[in-house]
Amino acid sequence: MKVDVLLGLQWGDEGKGKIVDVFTPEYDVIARFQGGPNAGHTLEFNNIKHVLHTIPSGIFRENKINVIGNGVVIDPIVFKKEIESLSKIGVDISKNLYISKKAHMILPTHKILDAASEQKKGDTKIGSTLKGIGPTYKDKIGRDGLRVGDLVHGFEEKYTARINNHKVMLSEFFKYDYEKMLNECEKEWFEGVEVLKSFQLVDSEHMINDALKAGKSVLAEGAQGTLLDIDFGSYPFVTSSNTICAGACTGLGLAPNAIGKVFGIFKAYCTRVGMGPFPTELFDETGEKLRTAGNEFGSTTGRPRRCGWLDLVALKYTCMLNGVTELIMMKADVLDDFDTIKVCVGYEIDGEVVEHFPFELDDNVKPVYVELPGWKTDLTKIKNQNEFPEELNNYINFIEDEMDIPITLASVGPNREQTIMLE
Ligand code: 2SA
Ligand code: MG
Repeated sequence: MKVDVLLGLQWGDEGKGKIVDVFTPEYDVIARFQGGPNAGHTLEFNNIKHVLHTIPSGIFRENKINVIGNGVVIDPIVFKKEIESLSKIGVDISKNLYISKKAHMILPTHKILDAASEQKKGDTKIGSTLKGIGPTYKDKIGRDGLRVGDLVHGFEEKYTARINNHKVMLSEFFKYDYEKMLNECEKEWFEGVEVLKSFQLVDSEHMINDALKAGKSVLAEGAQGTLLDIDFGSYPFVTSSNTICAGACTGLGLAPNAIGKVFGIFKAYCTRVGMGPFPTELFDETGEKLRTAGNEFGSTTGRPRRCGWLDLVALKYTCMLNGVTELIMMKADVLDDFDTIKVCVGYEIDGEVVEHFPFELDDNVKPVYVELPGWKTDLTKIKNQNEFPEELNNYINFIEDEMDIPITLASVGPNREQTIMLE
């Protein structure tokens, strides 16, 4: 058996959580491979909205194994809150959630360092989610991290050493007043650790590879999006992990030839939160219309998302990096009320039109658009592709032709049922 990977092709918030939830009946194991509580995977069913941050989106289906892989960073405080809100709605997580011993933990001071670093950067800040992601991955790569498995291996000593280092950085380098913040969250952090310890801490690379050998199917669930990848995103305005398909190999302990299908999720338009370049961003009422119609506000931080037209230059780049085999188009219904819809098919840079994704996405990059007719139809009630308006089929065909990859699913609303299979 192979591992299928599902990931975002834009700047995150493509709707991965919903599609993982739709796909889970077909898989035995669902695994997260990177990111941490900066993710906000929203699932909606029975008219209730659920947001997951660290826990895989397979958790709502019975008898599925959910794995938090070694590539994920875990904040025990957020983890505990997630567990509590799942218990409240009667989701039994005790038996089907496994956590890699090699996953790194976000310490209370990592979060403070995130805030201190953003403050120090001032105008050049990243616009991070302030969840401690950057500092935690920095310590991981710098070989100073603390892993979940360390909780039962000389934990106190390691914890104190790390925290003391961070305190020195905060007071001497950042000149940041951390005492109050630290006092406020340290107790909660240790309570979270107790919850974390009550779960099954495993060598998840063995678990997943054994599952494959035993004929089980595995879905790897990406977080954020390819344009936020640490290597290929718009650096430095990126997150601190590899969000691309290769991240599933390092974040779960998979060999590259263990990867099967790659589902690439994109929104029918684009959004971005945080700072950094966004060639097709709209600053006018059209952008506002997309934000309102799409309810484009961060599910973790509530920040308004920047909105713009679909960018096929970027999408081709991200499909290439991931080896996407099937495209999934989300939030088509958000475009229901537009007379015409623009799609970026090239970038004009210094008078020349290019179709490759450039090293620097600065103000010199001007999107070149094709304008397609809108469908002016309420898609949210549609149950089948044969009810699609012609203009929507045109929009889908146009993207497929440009990308040379089939779009196999289109989402026309937040609910599980509003997911249409395409022929
Ligand atoms: P970080 O916190 O260090 O990973 O931030 C670095 C950049 O990555 C962006 N980023 C995200 N962009 C979109 N969605 C994300 N998740 C949440 C959501 C965001 C939210 O699902 O809505 O609630 O605001 C996410 N996580 C990180 C971030 O904006 C920085 O540009
Ligand atoms: Mg999200």
